[in-house]
Amino acid sequence: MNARLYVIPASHPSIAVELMLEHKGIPYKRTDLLPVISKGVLRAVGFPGITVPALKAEGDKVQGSRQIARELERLRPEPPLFPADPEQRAAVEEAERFGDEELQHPVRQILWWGMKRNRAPLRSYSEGARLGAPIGLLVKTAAPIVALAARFNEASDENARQAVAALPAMLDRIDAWIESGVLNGPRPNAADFQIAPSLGLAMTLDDLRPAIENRPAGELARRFVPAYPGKMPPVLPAEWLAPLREESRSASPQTGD
Ligand SMILES: N[C@@H](CCC(=O)N[C@@H](CS)C(=O)NCC(=O)O)C(=O)O
Repeated sequence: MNARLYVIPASHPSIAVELMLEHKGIPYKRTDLLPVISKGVLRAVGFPGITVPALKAEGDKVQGSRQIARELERLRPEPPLFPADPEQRAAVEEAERFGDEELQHPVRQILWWGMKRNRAPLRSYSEGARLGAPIGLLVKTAAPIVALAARFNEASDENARQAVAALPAMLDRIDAWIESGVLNGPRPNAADFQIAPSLGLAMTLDDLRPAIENRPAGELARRFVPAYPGKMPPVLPAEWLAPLREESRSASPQTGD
């Protein structure tokens, strides 16, 4: 099969699709794009939309991690990305939808908000990427890209604060899906591949990792993305993090009295 995947390095839905391609055993070539610049490149190579992941396979062009999951399932049904049992499939599809529509974007907004405050970590998120110029140079000249990406993703103070506040409930939901076997079961599914990279990206932020790593959601991320690229030192205001600190205390195993 002739497959090429267009990604932005460390983009969580892009990593979701890479995991799916690996699961299916489909060899592929990867084109790494810079955020913002990616939009023009995708249009130039014939995609109708402006977001990664974008896949060209067997002459078809598909964008969107959930749409790509279905295209991969059509092109190579085995091993499947969805359970055969209709009820189980509906549960996996709901978790996958949540991952795409509810979890992905807040994590993206928090990251770009942090990047506006401190661009230095950008380099760690681009480690190993082939972007057509030395990473150091790209990072030095990235201020306009970061500003535009933050604006495009509406990473305002208010939205980023709300995104952090929304995390505890989302983590509880993910843990419940793990508990009921919808996620992190013996057979990886499309929802595992969708959700684990968002958790992995969130865990690259020193501010967020403690609230995730010791709970089932953290285990899910470690299983599927043990070495997520990137590391952002503490950057979020302490008052935004208070609800998450509560969460990490209740999720951690109790020690002492
Ligand atoms: N929900 C979509 C989201 C796609 C999306 O927004 N991708 C981001 C990267 S994570 C993008 O292409 N942003 C354009 C940019 O940063 O310039 C999916 O799962 O495919």
